[in-house]
Amino acid sequence: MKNFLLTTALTMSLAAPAFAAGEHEASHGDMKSDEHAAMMVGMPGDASKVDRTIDVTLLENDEGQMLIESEDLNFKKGETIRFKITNKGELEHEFVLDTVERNAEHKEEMMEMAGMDMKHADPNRMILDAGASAEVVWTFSNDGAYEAACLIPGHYESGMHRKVSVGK
Ligand SMILES: [Cu+2]
Repeated sequence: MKNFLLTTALTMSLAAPAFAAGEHEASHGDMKSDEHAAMMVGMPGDASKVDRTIDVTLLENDEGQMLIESEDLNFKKGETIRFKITNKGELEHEFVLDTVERNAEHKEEMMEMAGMDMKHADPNRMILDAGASAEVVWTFSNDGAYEAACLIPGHYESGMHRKVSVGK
């Protein structure tokens, strides 16, 4: 199994979740006033105004697929969702919310940068080591068709993308 050699190194990092910032209020203060702060897909939400919680599992299966498992990702404009994300796989994964177009662009960038450390944290992007969990509170401020994905090279093609629809 190709993933076997990676498992040992990843297991060693389990004690320190790669991304815990989303779990406390301080992360809101880290928002930069760049293009990422307010996006079509929405913006970081107020943890005291969560409408619903959605559990998300990131994993690989025995058939060689990589998956983002959750209930259907159908929301209403203005809804604030707490995503509780757990990486149950043996590899690092991420959970990105964005438009299909921007995910495609970002995926290309990730391919070009393969091998470099791309762990910059955008507010719409959670990176999770194997075994790690994280939360993101997100407000969907615009209706439309969006996407949840993992853009680590090869993962999207292996199945790590889900439709997100935000109704009016
Ligand atoms: Cu992945």
